[in-house]
Amino acid sequence: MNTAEVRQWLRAARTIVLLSGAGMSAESGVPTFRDAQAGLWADFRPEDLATEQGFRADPRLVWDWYQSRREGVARVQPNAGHLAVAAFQQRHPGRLLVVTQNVDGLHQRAGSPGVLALHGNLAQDKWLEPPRRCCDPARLQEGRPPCCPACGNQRRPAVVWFGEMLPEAELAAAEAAAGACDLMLVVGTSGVVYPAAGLARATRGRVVVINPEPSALDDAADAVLRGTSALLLPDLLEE
Ligand code: BV8
Repeated sequence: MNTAEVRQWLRAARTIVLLSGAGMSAESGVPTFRDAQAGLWADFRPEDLATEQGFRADPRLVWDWYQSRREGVARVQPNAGHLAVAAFQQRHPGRLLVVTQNVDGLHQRAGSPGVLALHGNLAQDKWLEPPRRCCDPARLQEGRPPCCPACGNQRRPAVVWFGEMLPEAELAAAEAAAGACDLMLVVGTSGVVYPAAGLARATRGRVVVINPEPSALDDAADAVLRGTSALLLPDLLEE
């Protein structure tokens, strides 16, 4: 299967879902999730840091990990892949929906409308415990993490940790779109994290995987394009 045949499928597809993972942002300079724990956190697994119990066990370590990822994302720009997707959506309103596992906000910054962010948003925080009357995000006690000066409730990143439910509305919309689309592009994901990866197995449409390496979703694909998103997507989405 080559790009020309996949481009045919794209041209014929009335509704397209693009399911993206960390590889979509790799060419922007954002380390993929597997690499995100380089440096100080090298001896921790992301699955341990990105959990509530990991945070409760060492709030400062996990908070600092997210701060360093936020600083990294703030320094980068959407890449040619993000921009090609947003330009396609501009030319073909309502035809392509982005469902992302990424929390870096780069699809949104590239101009993609209506992005379904299944795993939340790295740039936002929320309360660790259900907020009490005293908990006011505008009145925080500085710290790593910040907290409520009255009751000590801590702030945490507004991302979905392992073991946490995905936002219901986004997941339901993603499942409905996957079930109805003619074509799903699965871009830059190892395909090991569920339920997001399950969307590629629950779609009505053809599945095209775009990844320089083998992934756990290759077996669900009608076509696998071995390449990077910033190189392949502009070519694929030019029509
Ligand atoms: C859930 C936000 C229901 C945080 C993320 C035991 C107990 C509880 C749950 C489970 C369990 N066992 C399994 C589960 C389910 C679990 C899961 O799937 N675990 C995995 C590890 C087996 N899922 C969950 O917990 C989910 N919730 O199930 O709730 C529930 C509740 C309670 C009890 C039971 C069930 C929540 C999952 C969400 C976790 N949060 N992110 C944060 O970012 O810190 S997931 C995080 O990891 C990312 O968001 C992303 O989704 C995932 C990493 O995956 P990828 O995006 O694929 O990135 P990765 O680095 O792996 O791969 C990059 C790919 O890009 C590679 O293939 C590479 O080749 C490619 N690439 C590289 N460069 C390029 C490229 N591709 C294209 N171009 C390039 N240039």
